[in-house]
Amino acid sequence: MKNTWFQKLKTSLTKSSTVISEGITNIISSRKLDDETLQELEDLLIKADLGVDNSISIIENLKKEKFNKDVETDEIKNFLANQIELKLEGSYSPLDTEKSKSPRTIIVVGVNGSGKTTTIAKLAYLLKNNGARVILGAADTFRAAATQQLEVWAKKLNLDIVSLPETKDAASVAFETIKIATENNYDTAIIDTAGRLQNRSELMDELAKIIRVIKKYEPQAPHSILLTLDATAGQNAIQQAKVFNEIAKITGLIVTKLDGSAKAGYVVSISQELKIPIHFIGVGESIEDLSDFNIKDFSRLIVGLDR
Ligand SMILES: Nc1nc2c(ncn2[C@@H]2O[C@H](COP(=O)(O)OP(=O)(O)OP(=O)(O)O)[C@@H](O)[C@H]2O)c(=O)[nH]1
Ligand SMILES: [Mg+2]
Repeated sequence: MKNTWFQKLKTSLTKSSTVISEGITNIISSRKLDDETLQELEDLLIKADLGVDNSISIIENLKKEKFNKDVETDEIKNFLANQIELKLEGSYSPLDTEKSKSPRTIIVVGVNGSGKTTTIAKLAYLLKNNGARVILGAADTFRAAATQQLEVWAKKLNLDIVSLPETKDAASVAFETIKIATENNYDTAIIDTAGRLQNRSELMDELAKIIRVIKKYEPQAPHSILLTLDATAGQNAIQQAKVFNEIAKITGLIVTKLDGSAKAGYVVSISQELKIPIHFIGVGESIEDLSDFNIKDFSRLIVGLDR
C-alpha cells in the first residue's frame, strides 16, 4: 500500500520535479558552485513556487556549505531535499478522528473549484474504510447541481446524505446534518459548502453563519474546518487562505490537484506562511487519490530523487 502511494506521489510530482531536476542538471553540469550558478538555482526554486524568501534562504545555506566547490547533481538534489524537509518540519498532522467526540463534524471550505466536493468523497471513503459511520451534508445551496454532485458520490459509496432541496439556507442544512448525525449515532458528519472567493463578503458572511449555527447545536463543533487549496493556483492561494482563516478558524489544509501542478513547491510556502497543518494531499480525480502528506517523500520527490 505504502509503495503504491509512493508511486502515485512520484507521478503526481513529475511536473514539478522535472522542472527542478532538469534545471539542476543544466545549471551545474561540470561547473563550480559560483555566484552565477547559485543565482540560477535560486531562480529555479522560485519558478517551482517555493516562494522567494524560502528560495533565498535555502540557496544561502547551500552557499555556506559548498561555495566554489565542485558539485555533483545528486549532491545538490540531496542538499535541497534536506532543506525542503527542514522547512516543512511540523507541517503535517493527521486529521483527528477521535471517536469520543462523535459525531465529529468536519466542514470543508474553499474557493470555487478547489476540490471540496471531490475531497469530501475521498475522505468519506477513507473514513468509512476505517470503520467509521459517515454521513454527508450537502450545504452547497449556491450552485445548481452541487447537491446532485454530492448525492452521486453518496450513492456510489453507499453513504447517507442530508440535503434539503427546498432551502437555499446553507446553515439550515448544516444544522440538520449535525442533528441527524447526533440522533443517529454517526461517527462523522462531513459538510460540503459552496465555493466562495474570499472577496465576496456576502458569501464569507454565510460561511460565518454556518459555523455559528453549528455551534448552536454543539458548542464543540465543528471539530475540523478544512480548507482545500488548489496546488495549481500557486502563491495566489495563500492570500485566499489567510482571509478564510480570519472568518473560519481553519484547523487543517488539504492541498488538491498536486498531480496537475508544476508548482508543487507552493506547499512549502503554504506551510511557512500559514502555519496550519496539512492533513492530506489530492493526487488525482479518483476516489482513492487522497494521501496523507508525507514530508520526507514529498521533499525528495520534488527535487527528482527517489526514496
Ligand atoms: N487532478 C485532480 N483533480 C482534482 C483533484 N481534486 C479535485 N479535482 C477535480 O477538480 C474539479 C473540481 O472539483 P470539485 O470537487 O467539484 O471542486 P469544488 O471545490 O467542490 O467546486 P465548487 O463546489 O464548484 O466550488 C473536478 O473536476 C475534480 O475531479 C485532485 O486531487 N487531482
Ligand atoms: Mg463543490
